[in-house]
Amino acid sequence: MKFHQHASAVCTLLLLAGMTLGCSRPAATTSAAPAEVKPAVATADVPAAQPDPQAAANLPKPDVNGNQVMQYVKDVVAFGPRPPGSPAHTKLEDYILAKLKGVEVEQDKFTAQTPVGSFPMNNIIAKFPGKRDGIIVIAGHYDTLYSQRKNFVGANDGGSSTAVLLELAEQLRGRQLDGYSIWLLWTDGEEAFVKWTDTDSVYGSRQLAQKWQQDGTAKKIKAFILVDMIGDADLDILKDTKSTPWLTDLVYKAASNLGYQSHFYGWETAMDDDHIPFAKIGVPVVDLIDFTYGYNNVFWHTPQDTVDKLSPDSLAITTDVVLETIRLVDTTR
Ligand code: 1BN
Ligand code: ZN
Repeated sequence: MKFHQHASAVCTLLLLAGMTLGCSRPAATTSAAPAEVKPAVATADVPAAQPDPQAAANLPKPDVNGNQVMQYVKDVVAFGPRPPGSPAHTKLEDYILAKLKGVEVEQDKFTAQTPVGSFPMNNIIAKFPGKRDGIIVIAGHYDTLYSQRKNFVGANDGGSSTAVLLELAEQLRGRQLDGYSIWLLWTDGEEAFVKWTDTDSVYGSRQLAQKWQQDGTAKKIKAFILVDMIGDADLDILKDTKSTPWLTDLVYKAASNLGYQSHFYGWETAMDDDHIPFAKIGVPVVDLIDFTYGYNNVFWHTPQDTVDKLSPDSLAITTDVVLETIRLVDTTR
């Protein structure tokens, strides 16, 4: 039995005993009192109004609807395999851009030289301005594996990250952020074309890290939070030893604040992914990735990476933990 399954069993027992320890997704709270109840003086059992730190920063509450995020995954997967240069990749770019109508968007188009030829690529960045000087980047890749370009739809690997970012865009749309600016980044060309090496992988991130180092953007980035393969119904986000320690700890604090810590850091390993080019230029980074996708990771990079392996709860948990991490960066850095 995995640790978090064991933890949920313990939680169930405690809940049966009448204790609420936040082991499952907490229900949304309501604060409205019945209209006819108007006590003249505060009584001991009426809790005093608490300041709402989420509202103070004008951030969305970490209480997203996982079914909505799952719908984005289904929409994305319906385009079919989405390797760079494919018609489905172009359709997905158009879909993302259509969802971002009314938001400030930058497209970073370039041509990548790969071991199997040159391919057009495009990093898409949605910008939500904040009052503080500094940027928090939330990133995830939207391309799928070139070597599996016939029958690999990447529901988890490519689909889940795209969907979480689309949900964050919807949550942030129209808000006047009091904290740092938030930039959502859909990276292209994360996957290797032949074999993962320093030069055959993370094409979009390498291109953008270089650009942001040259134009001075990199210095303004307070945190770079990467999500990858975070839809697995059995959510088990590993502790990546290549991520920045203080930001890794902050994610765990965010998960703990929401009662989701049993899904985090059950095991640790050193991950290569889109965060590495940014880490190399001194940006604080963290990679949220579940690399136990099926027993022994059997669904990873196979045609079995389909939506039936994902759950709305896992997508919601990751999105909520990202929102809470943003709040903690805003309030502590
Ligand atoms: C994640 C999803 N990755 C690729 N698809 C990154 C990765 C790189 C995973 C090397 C394992 C080894
Ligand atoms: Zn992959």
